[in-house]
Amino acid sequence: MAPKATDHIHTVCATFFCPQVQTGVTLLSVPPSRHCANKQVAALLSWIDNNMISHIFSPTSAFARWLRWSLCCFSLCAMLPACSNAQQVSAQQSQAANAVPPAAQLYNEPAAQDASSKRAMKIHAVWLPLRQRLAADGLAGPQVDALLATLPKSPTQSPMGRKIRELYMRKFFPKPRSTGRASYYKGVLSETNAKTCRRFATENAAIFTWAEQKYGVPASIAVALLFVETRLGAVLGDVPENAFYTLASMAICRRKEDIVEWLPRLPKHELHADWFEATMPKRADWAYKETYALLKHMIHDQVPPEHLPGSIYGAVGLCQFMPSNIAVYGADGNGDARVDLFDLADAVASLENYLVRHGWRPGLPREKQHKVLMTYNHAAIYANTILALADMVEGKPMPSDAADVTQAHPKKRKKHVRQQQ
Ligand SMILES: [Ca+2]
Repeated sequence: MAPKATDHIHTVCATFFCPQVQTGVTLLSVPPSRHCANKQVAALLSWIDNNMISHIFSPTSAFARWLRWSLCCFSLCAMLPACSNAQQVSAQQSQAANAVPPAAQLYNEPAAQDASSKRAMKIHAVWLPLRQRLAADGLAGPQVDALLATLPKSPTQSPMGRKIRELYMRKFFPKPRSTGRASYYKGVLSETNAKTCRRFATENAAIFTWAEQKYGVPASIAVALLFVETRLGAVLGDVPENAFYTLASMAICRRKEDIVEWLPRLPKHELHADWFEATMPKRADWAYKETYALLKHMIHDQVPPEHLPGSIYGAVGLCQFMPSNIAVYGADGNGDARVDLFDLADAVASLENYLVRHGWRPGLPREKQHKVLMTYNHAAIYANTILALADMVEGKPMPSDAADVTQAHPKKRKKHVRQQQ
């Protein structure tokens, strides 16, 4: 701890006004760090003490008076820089006190916990069964309550309704398979996009180079994947709801009555009540597991829900991870001991870590690269597009068969990244 200016003043006054030099010597008999302005004064008075000068000379002698004055001046000289230092420390402490607290403190400060407790009282009734289930699975407390209290009064029916409609139509009204399927996503393979990716990789060369050295995934692959997933971070949310609200809503939509807004879009739904009864709880349970994982991520990595725009089924970040993948494959690329997939360094490190954990190695043959990319999103068109765009980023020409790019934008594809819903 830095010495306080008042300590120096006390030392000087005690040394100067004491009736006898021995009082000053006595002061110096305690550890110098507490009472002395600097080590020189401490050493000098210690020497006086050790050599019994105060016993040899009378306290009222001219030598004693000279010695007191000398010590006073010496201490004052030592005090001035210390005062300056104390002012600097005080200024720094004041600045720190006025600074906006980091997210970690918002989650940990007692005041914030008190606020969390109050917010817990405002959890809307519809979310209480979810809160109870989370608690039964060991996830409870003021932080969880505070996050649950951010959820609106009613769940959104959209994610479960959209998923059920997709499954329902595929089950009861399947479309004939089209011939001549496209090999690449529409609108991705172009020289303009390749140039954009190249520029992005150059502007963030430190991140991509570091990640390539660590994981062995070329920057061209990483930047192409980020472009396909989120247009390099330009398209982070498919829906207005944040990922937490999306997944929590899906987790509590377990019955046909929970998606009444979507039933008119499901022809003859009244004939298939058994199908709804069998299908919806499975999807809700999947969403519950993702909700659980997302809550743990938000608490562990201090990510507030408003910082989590998500895909239609709750994938988050520049690299679009489902929450359950964050704890397993998420990596800290910027060294702040957190995983924030909206941070480029963390997103690049995480996606490359994912690919490596699924078999990516330097020099991997093209067909095996394709296989690894399909673990990220189980669609051949996805892997085709990333590999072709990566080639173009490296300066190779557009594939000759890229003219028939008739598929929808990848952000509108029905099945999203890496994990079955
Ligand atoms: Ca980080």
